[in-house]
Amino acid sequence: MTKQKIPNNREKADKERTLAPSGEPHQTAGEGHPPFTTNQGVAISDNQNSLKANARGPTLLEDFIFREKIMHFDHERIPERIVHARGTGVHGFFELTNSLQQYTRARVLTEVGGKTPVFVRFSTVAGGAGSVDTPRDVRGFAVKFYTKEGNWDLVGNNIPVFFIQDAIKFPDLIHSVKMEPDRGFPQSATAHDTFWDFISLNPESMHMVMWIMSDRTIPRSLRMIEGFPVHSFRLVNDAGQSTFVKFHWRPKLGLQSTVWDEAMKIAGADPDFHRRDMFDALTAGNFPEWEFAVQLFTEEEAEKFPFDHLDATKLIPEELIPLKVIGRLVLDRWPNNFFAETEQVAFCPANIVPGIDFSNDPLLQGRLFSYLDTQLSRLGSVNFHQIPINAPKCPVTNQQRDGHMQMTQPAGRVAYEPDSLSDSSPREVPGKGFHTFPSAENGEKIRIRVESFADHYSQARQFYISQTAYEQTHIASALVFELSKVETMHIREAMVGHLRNIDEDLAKRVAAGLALGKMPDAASAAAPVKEMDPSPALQIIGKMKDTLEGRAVGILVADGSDGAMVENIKKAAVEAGATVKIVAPKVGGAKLADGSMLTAEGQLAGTPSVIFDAVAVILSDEGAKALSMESAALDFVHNAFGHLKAMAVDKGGRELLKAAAIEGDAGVMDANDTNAFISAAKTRQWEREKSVRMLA
Ligand code: HDE
Repeated sequence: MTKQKIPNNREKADKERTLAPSGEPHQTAGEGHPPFTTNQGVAISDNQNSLKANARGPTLLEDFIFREKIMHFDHERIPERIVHARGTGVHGFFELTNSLQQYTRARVLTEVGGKTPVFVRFSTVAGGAGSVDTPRDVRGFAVKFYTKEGNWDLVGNNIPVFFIQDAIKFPDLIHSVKMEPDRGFPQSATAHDTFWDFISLNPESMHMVMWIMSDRTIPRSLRMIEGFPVHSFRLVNDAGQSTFVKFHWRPKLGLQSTVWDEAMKIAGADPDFHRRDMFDALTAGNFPEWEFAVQLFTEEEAEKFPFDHLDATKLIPEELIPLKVIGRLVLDRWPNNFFAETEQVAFCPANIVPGIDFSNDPLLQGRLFSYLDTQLSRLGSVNFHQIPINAPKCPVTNQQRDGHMQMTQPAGRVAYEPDSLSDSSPREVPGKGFHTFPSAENGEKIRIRVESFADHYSQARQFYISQTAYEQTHIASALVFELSKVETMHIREAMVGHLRNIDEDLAKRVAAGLALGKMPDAASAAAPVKEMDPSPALQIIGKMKDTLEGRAVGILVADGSDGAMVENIKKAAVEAGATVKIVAPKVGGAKLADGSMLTAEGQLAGTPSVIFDAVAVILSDEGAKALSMESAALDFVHNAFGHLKAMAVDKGGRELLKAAAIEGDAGVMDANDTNAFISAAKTRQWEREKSVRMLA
């Protein structure tokens, strides 16, 4: 802000410096307030005006206060992550409930009842740091355990398999999904030519394609996603025996997704939908929780699997190796500072502790290099492990020294090992220290894809046939949506050719949805497609919880609404665990039928129904009449109905529905019947879908 008055003497200038344009004094270092200082600790008398040659003259180079401030500001951004740039981080703890002592010496997995602090970062993959929260995309689920024996990172996704089998293909995969390099779009979307071109030329991606085209990639909330570190790891016990393990996170709130049209509209209504949802939940004390489970299997068992567990495009069906729950993860603290923690956190799958080891999965092996390497360009120093969010909570004692931004000041003359000059220098710990599992490796050095990785379609088919009919329809429709955005005909055809190896009916539905004149030939398969039993654990609808906990209900009111009815619905929804927001044309509230004011939490124009799981519309005759002219109100009910949500309406509410040409169905109930509304609100009205949308 510029000053209106020009000071013409010293006294006046001093006065001006401590007065804001409004005439109010700026905050000074009074009681409780520390002085405002430069980064050198020098107290600043004026943070509003740069130093000028005269009142209307040029700014002087000697203004070290201005230069320091602007220099720092100019460098505030660091390179964003190449993938997973958009993220939401939360602190919490992991509590072990069942010891894995028999399998591992890792204390974090053997000391029952112990609480290990964790930092978790959820993310999308394709978009930049400022992209929206709800694209169709994989969600990252990265957990840093600050264990007593060092940091252990489980850097997973919400999908248990991956696109590619070998890390050398990762840069190509990511280049194909990111913005096309000549045009700089689309941001954060798989629905474009280069992505599907790459995919159609990589049959190994087909299993992952089924997952990303399912509603797993359009979650309702980060609190309602599963997490999978994907690869097999090893657990190693005190006797040096190894057992393979796959880790799983299962949300206590169950799984829930949005519908695609809704996800797209949420992107407009609230680009920060998932971040805000997590923030709101944490600040309200609703701490999200996950079960931590393992699938344990021996090398001999693995040899009998009809797939290779080292292939990251395969999962181990729960029916084959059941999940054993061993602990829980609770997220209970929002970071103090987004940049310092969520942005600067540096995960690395190579961060393991004694008792845990890697498998030979070639994707994992490549990741072990990549993450450490990327942190150097992202955080700019080899000392990034000293940043508080990355620093282990156990002592770090070694002879590594110096480097950019060194924060420690090791004393003494010894900076090497072994040494005989110091009584207190760190020493190797042969017994307790990390030992690599001595797996026997032999054979020729070679670049080859092993035969046991050749089956690209059997598990893709298993995933598809395991879904409910609704979910199958969503997969087919998502494929039609995505491939319709692909301009190149041969890519569309090639994809349908792959689908024929997965399920003929799916291929037909997609071909019809694209209006392909002729059915393309099936892609040639490197290995015959095996018929596998359906695995219901792969569904989302089957894993939805019959609860309103973690969900949100919106009540649309206007002047003249029936307050008692609003209160009834609100009470029932809150008792069932939901959060409730009153939505009105004006945020100050609505004047109810009894003359009282009901404050709104959301203004209608900025609070569309897409951000709720169920809605109630309580309107007087006049209110209904007024809102029938308001497109935001018509959209409110139109979208709630179209997104398969339960709706409670009174007489006025029904009028608004009529104006929006909604006839209603079993999911639209009388506002007096709160029980029916609450029970319908716990799910989506799947049966309605065929009446509101043309699906593949
Ligand atoms: Fe990553 N991945 N990734 N990835 N990944 C990164 O590391 C990489 C893969 C995952 O919230 C990067 O710090 C390679 C699978 C998550 O900070 C980078 C390969 C899985 C996050 C990188 C993979 C993941 C990353 C970018 C193929 C699920 C975000 C910034 C071999 C199991 C972590 C960074 C966070 C981030 C490389 C494949 C999960 C470039 C080379 C499979 C959740 O190092």
